[in-house]
This record gives sequence, C-alpha cells and structure tokens, in this order.
Amino acid sequence: MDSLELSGPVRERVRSARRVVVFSGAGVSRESGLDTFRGAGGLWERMRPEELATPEAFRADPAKVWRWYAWRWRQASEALPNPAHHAVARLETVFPSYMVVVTQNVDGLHQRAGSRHLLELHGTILRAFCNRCGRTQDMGEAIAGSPEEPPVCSCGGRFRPAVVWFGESLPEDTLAEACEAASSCDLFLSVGTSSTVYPAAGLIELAHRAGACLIEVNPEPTPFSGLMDLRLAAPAGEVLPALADAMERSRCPST
Ligand code: BJW
Ligand code: ZN
Repeated sequence: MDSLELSGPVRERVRSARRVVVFSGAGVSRESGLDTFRGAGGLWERMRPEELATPEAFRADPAKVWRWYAWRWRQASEALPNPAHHAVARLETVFPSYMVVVTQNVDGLHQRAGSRHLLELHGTILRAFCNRCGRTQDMGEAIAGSPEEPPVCSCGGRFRPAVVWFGESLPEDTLAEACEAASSCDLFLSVGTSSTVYPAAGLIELAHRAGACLIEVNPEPTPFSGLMDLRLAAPAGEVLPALADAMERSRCPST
C-alpha cells in the first residue's frame, strides 16, 4: 500500500494521543509464515484445541502436545519479523510519552523487531517450565535434549512450554498492567486478532469505555468491528507501514 490518509477526526485523535496501546494477535505474524489459530488455513482447522492447548491434553498425552509445540517453536525460531512488526516497533518513537504492545502472540517476533515495551498475555514459546517446581529453561535447549517428549526435571516433574492454555490464568501482573493501559489510553490499535479469546478481548471493551479512538487492522471483521472509529480491512504487513507513516505525519504535520 503506497499511502494512507487519515480522516479529519481520526487524524486529530492521533495528533493529540498521549497514551497508546497496540493489541496484537496471530494475524500480525501471518506474513512471517506463521499460521493463525482460527479461520481459513488456521491451525485449528486441522486439530482440536482441547487436544493440544489445555492442561488436560498435556496430562493425557504429554508427548503429543510436546511434539506440536516443538514444531511450532521451530517455525517461530525460523520466522523473521515482517513489516507489520517493524511498523509497530516504529510507533514507539511516534508516541514517545507512552506506548505499549499488548500481544497474545507467543512467537517473540515483536521483540525481535525492536518493540521494547511489551506485555505477553499468553506467555512465550521460547521458554519451558517444570510443571512441579517451576524451574525454567530455554525451549530450544529443552527440545534439543528431548525432541519427542517433554524433558523430566530433576524434581520428577515435566517441562512444558511457558504459554497460557485454555482454563489457565493469565500472568497476573501482566494482565493487570494491560487492563490499566487499556483503561487509560486515548488510542487503541487492534491488529490481527479474531478478538474471541478472553480475558484478552475484554481489553477492547475497556479501551472503548475509556473513550479511546479505536482502530482495527484485519482482513476479516471481528465481534468488535462495529465499535471501531477506523477499520482497515487488509493484511497487517501491507497496511501497518502506511498507517505508521500517516500517524507520523499527523504528529509532525510539517514532514
Ligand atoms: C490477519 C492476517 C493478516 C489473518 N493481517 N490480520 C469469557 C467468555 C467466554 C469464555 C471465557 C471467558 N473468559 C475466559 C473464558 C475461557 C477461555 C476463552 O476465552 N474461551 C473462548 C474461546 C470462548 N479463556 C481462557 O481459558 C483463558 N484463561 C482464563 O480466562 O483463565 C480464567 C478462567 C479459567 C477457567 C474458566 C474461566 C476463566 C486463557 C486463554 C489462553 C489462550 N491460549 C491460546 C494458546 C496459547 C498457546 C499457543 O500458542 O499454543 O492463545 S488460544 C489461541 O487464541 C492463542 C491466541 O493467543 C489466542 C487468540 O487468538 P488470536 O491471536 O486472536 O488468533 P486467531 O487465529 O483467532 O485470529 C487471527 C486473526 O488474524 C483473524 O481474525 C484473521 O482474520 C486475522 N488475519 N491474516 C492481519 N495478514
Ligand atoms: Zn522441577
């Protein structure tokens, strides 16, 4: 996409924004070659989430779950941040007073693109922890030592990926900081998420109640599309660089 012009009211909200939240999901990493969960071609078109992304699934068949995450870890490690991740990282300089990326992604690509203020709501696939004593280790090392089944810890427990499964609580401090950021922001940008998994999706409601300007980037509509001040129905890697440029221009009209 060459250029994007913000409409008057949105441009004014962007110009005056002091607290900005970028809320991201699997769609941001789609153009890095990683699968989304839902929708056409999504990971869960091929398998059932309750067979893989739950504590019950891990108890029932730890080797199956471990192998799935070893495959996902390899994909994430081999992937590169795409223009969407880089545009999000650039927004930190466009909004220097306060800008946070709240991501549901576990792939580490926002960090690798240079985002510094980042909250990982659903954990990370880059680490593993023991389900008995909590000891952590690098996921790559854990897989290298035990590719077919989860390594056994010296305490007798099993290592598992440091991600948040269905039915598990999100990291308390991280969720609290994300809720505080959404409740007090004046610009909220939702990118590449189906906005169907809670409590993460509730952040959009918090930002709406706070009166924030809401922008959504997603080729498909979501349950929150009707609330948006601006909806950009295009792939994030195409539209986010143009949106970041337009935001930069709104902040410094002379450039
Ligand atoms: C593009 C694109 C491009 C494509 N550019 N866009 C309230 C109501 C109902 C249920 C609940 C509720 N509160 C809690 C629940 C239960 C449950 C839940 O939400 N269930 C719903 C499914 C109904 N939540 C939980 O269990 C959470 N825990 C919890 O609440 O604890 C307290 C509690 C316990 C017990 C009972 C009740 C409460 C934990 C949720 C953990 C989610 N974990 C996962 C797996 C992580 C590990 C892993 O990676 O394997 O996190 S599930 C999966 O979904 C993953 C994602 O982070 C998450 C969100 O998905 P996301 O990112 O939105 O991806 P997609 O695939 O859904 O969407 C991609 C989008 O991109 C699409 O819209 C495309 O169109 C778009 N797209 N290409 C831009 N190029
Ligand atoms: Zn242990």
